[in-house]
Amino acid sequence: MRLPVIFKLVGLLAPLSKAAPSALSKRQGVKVECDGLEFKMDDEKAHACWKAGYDLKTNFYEKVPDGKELPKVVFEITETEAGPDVSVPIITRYVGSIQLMYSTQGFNRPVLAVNGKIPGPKIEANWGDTIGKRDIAYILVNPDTNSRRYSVIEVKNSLKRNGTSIHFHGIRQHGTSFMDGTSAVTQCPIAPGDSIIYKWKAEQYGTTWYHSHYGLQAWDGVFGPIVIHGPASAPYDIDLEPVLLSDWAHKTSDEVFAETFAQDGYATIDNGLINGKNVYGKGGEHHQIKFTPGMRHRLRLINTAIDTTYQVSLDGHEMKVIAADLVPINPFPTTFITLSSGQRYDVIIEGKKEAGDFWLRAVPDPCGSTSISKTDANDEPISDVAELVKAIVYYGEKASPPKSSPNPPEKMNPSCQDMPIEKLTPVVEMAAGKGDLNQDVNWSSKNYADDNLIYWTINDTPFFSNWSQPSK
Ligand SMILES: [Cu+2]
Repeated sequence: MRLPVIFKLVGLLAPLSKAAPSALSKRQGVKVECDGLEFKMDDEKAHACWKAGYDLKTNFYEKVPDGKELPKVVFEITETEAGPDVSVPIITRYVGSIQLMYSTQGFNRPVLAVNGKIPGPKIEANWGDTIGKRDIAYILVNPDTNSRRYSVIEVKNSLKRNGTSIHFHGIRQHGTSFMDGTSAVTQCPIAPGDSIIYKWKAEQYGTTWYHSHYGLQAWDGVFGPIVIHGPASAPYDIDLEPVLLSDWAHKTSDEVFAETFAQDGYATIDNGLINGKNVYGKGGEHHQIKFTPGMRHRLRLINTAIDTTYQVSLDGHEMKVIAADLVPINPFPTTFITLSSGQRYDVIIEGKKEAGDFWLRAVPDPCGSTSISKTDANDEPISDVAELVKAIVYYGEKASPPKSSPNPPEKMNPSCQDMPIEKLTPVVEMAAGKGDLNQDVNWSSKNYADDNLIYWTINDTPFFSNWSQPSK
């Protein structure tokens, strides 16, 4: 799907996203070119095309189309508060004027949000586009670029006490490594009250996410999806909104971190969320995803959790995996897919012929270090982990509580292994090449006696970040 609206920012630019017709989410009828031939997106071969000279077989490490320069957007990072579990998308931006849809049951907690939303606004572009729009702050970062046509995302830190930064997960940042958004590595944190301008070109395509790269802010709510449209390794009809999986504590991440120090072992995370929603006790609601009978749906799955590995499946449906992280792969079928923290998979799910309601399940790791607490709507224990973190996929006019059962358990992956490596074959195969330097390093962990912390070390040295002296 190519966007005629050059940049759609859900939420922040409400009039723009409202103006975008729903047909935008369908690939049919969109004309694409492949080596000078014109296809319609409903042609069976058209999914692999993009524009003359650029298609699924293009090695995007070597060449990238010239896309558009997208208008400037502002991400404002704010402190606010939200209750179970979590309904954050409806809270207003400022503490003191918070609207909560459900009874709070004592679980209101401080959260951090991008433009008042968790997950934050979607960054959406076409392959080759440049994200954002340049202004004076960018000139300070890169004085040798003097075209006025560059683009930016401006991140404004409206936190009272803490720095922040926004990292664009998995983006190559070819020639723009200082736009990576990693505090203490490529930049100093953005001080309270300050702003920074990020600008980069979408040289890859597919699904990824952005998040704060300062302390544990990402898991207090500073994260959101990135969708870069491009060719695909299998045809589909409907491009659904990204599905972000997270784990969610009823305390702040810093409180959970402090608890982890104080005890022997990891803290419990209270719940898991799908696009910022789940039920907890008698509060909350399930996220809903509308399917159309007989259509092929592209689902963009992103695991944004601090620690939880999720195994995702849709009751009664099979999926076809078409991309791993930002790499198109040769499609393979499966009934479940395992995502560890930070991983993304794009899958296509063929809709059934007739209407119905089905659970999309994100089964929290049976093998990870945190555990999601297990209670149902009556605060009774839930023994079946497949019932904990769910969303509703519905075909009709509106969703009803599904009565569907999980896919056969023998097809699940009890040990949280990654998807089988032999199935993850990229469409464009590349040899890694020979390195110039061979060196053995000793990678391990060390428990220093003075602070109860486990440090991960390389050659016995942990990494200590220095915020005021990022590496260059
Ligand atoms: Cu990341």
